[in-house]
Amino acid sequence: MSERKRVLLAEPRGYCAGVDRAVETVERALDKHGAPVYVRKEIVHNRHVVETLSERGAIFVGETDEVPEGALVVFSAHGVSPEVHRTAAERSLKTIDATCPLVTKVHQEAKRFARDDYDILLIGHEGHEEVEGTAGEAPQHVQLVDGPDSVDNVTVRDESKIVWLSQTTLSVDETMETVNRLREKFPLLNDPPSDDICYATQNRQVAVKAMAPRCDLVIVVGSKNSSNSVRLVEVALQAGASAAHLVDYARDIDLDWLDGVDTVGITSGASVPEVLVRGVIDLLAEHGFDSVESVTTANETVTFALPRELRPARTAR
Ligand code: 0K2
Ligand code: SF4
Repeated sequence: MSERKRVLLAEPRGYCAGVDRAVETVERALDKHGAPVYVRKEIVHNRHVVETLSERGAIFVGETDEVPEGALVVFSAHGVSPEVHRTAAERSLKTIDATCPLVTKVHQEAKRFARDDYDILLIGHEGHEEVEGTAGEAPQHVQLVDGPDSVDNVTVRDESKIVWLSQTTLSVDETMETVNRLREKFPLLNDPPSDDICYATQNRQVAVKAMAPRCDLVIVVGSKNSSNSVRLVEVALQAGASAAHLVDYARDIDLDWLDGVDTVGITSGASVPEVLVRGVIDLLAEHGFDSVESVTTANETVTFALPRELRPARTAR
């Protein structure tokens, strides 16, 4: 066994406060109401989480029209547009909203700027659920800007009354590139009142950036439809990792990736349970990577209360 083979483990990684809350929301709803509990879209973008909750009796649907009249449906962490709330009410569905409070904050910003008649340039990925939900708050005012190259196509009504907002799970560096391009075109562009890219997305990118230059290979645990996980692969490569791959499970690791590799970095997206990272660490240990060192860049303490419907009733005093 080589003395040099080692694993670096990025910290923070894995579950953020919004994901923890959303997954627990479905678990508690199952405990309280029994199966089935319907969930609109994947509660978070992780295959293992969705499969595990399905086994417990959650039924994942694409739209609320697939939920039987009057049944209980949970809205995912990524948020929904007012239109989704309306259609659910029309079908008399009981709803629990697991939208992350930090996504709700961006919805509030969109509503406020739309009320003040701004043009809102929403930086995000076309077709992503979060962007659909945020844009749905003010469809007449929101224009999607999907990366720096789409800036050329942006036109606005009044160059002195525009603001940019963003999806919460983007690459910080790429978003700044998009904003710089927008500002070159529209010098009076306003910034959001606070960071839209959330603390968890930022912290995971900072940690992988610190780790990547020392790595021959970075393994990011996460699902392919998880925006923040995919961004970690890109950030690792940009920060100097020789190679970086996204895997759902340890079994997805191609052992050829380990050829000639001394240092493997591991991180995971905000929707990834730690048990999956453990699986990767164990597999690497079987192949001689049995020394593990953490690379810590922040200590997270954020937590969010469960949705109102699932909080314990207050006892009268
Ligand atoms: O990174 P994504 O927005 O695709 O979503 P997940 O992988 O589910 O991560 C949790 C973030 C949810 C909302 O911000
Ligand atoms: Fe909330 Fe950020 Fe987690 Fe998304 S990634 S659920 S915005 S804390």
